[in-house]
Amino acid sequence: MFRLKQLLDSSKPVLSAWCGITDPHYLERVCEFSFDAVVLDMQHGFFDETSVQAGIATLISKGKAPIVRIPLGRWDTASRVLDFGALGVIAPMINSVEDARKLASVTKFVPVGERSFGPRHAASLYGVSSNEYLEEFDHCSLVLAMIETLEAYHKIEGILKVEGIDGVLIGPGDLSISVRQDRIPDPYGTDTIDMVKDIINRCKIDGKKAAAFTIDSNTANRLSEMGADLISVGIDDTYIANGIASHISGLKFR
Ligand code: 3PY
Ligand code: MG
Repeated sequence: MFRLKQLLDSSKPVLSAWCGITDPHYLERVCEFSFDAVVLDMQHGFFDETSVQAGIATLISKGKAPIVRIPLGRWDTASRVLDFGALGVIAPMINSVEDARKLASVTKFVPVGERSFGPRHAASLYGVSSNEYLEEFDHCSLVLAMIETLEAYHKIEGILKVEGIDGVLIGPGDLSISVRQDRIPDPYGTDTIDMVKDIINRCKIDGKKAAAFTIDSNTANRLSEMGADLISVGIDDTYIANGIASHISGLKFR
């Protein structure tokens, strides 16, 4: 029924796409590739409540696990996207144990959290009863706290111990900005790569999932070697740009 946790328990990393463009046809085309999951980005992408609801339904109909990155600090949205059928929630800039506790409280049902009762739409998307959804869902969902500041890195031990936080997602751009105090990011650069390895190792020690974002396959392979459990590769810009480049690079008349 809810495949995401099963996928995460397999020996290979879960592969995810990362989309901010809301067009349904575009999403359907992304689903034709061998991604296990697709992240719909409400923080920096164009998804709003209406389009994210439609996007989640599209992903479920195509057999892809829907994961949503919510906007900064939007705890209400965290619960709503789960009600819309998301299997995973990514919350940006979780910088403290308090932030992590709040995230867990709005995404997990009692006794771990306080997610409000409203399962009917999600249950029907997965073809299960409301009671089955309520009984099973928290064992299958993935609540990821983004570690993307130096502050968060220093608090990671406490963040990982919060019940209901299933793991972390490393934001390599913001992490490098925070560490280097330079607004031009250096994802997975020399100043942060050891921190990335340390974050992944700490997740292993605590039995939590380590997820990471990248735009290129070389870095995705490195993340796999480091032990990341979920790897998101590419964004709309690279999907489109690489597609167009493949069409025009071989032209002889330009
Ligand atoms: C980051 O690199 O900061 C991210 O949030 C990835 O989307
Ligand atoms: Mg970020």
